Amino acid sequence: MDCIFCKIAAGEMPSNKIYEDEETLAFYDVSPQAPVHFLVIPKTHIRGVDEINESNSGIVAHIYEVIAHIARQLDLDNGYRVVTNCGDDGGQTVGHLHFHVLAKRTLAWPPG
Ligand code: DGP
Repeated sequence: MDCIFCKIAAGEMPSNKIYEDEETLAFYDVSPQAPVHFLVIPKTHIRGVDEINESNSGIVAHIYEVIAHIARQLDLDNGYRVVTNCGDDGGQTVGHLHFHVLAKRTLAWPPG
């Protein structure tokens, strides 16, 4: 499968890694939309939120634990936003489930 995030997770493509464990990887986004912008992905290929089901949803809880852990490490005390785009209308461009974490600027709501 030709998936850039699978390649990053496998170490076949470089990334600016922040955190890694057996199930997840976190790395800085190549096109940052905020002073701090990183992605957290499952190492297992899941296309997006539309492929989450009762057999794989445990990874989502774990990813949120990872996000909270990294946020504490990076001192994101003033808050941050977690975003997951899904499908074409959601603006998803990489078909491997990922959670954007944006911080260190005030973010507009609604996002537009
Ligand atoms: P989305 O549009 O929600 O699917 O977000 C995909 C994000 O992935 C986008 O913000 C840019 C980022 N991205 C795409 N390719 C790479 C890459 O090769 N390395 C890194 N670090 N980020 C990437």
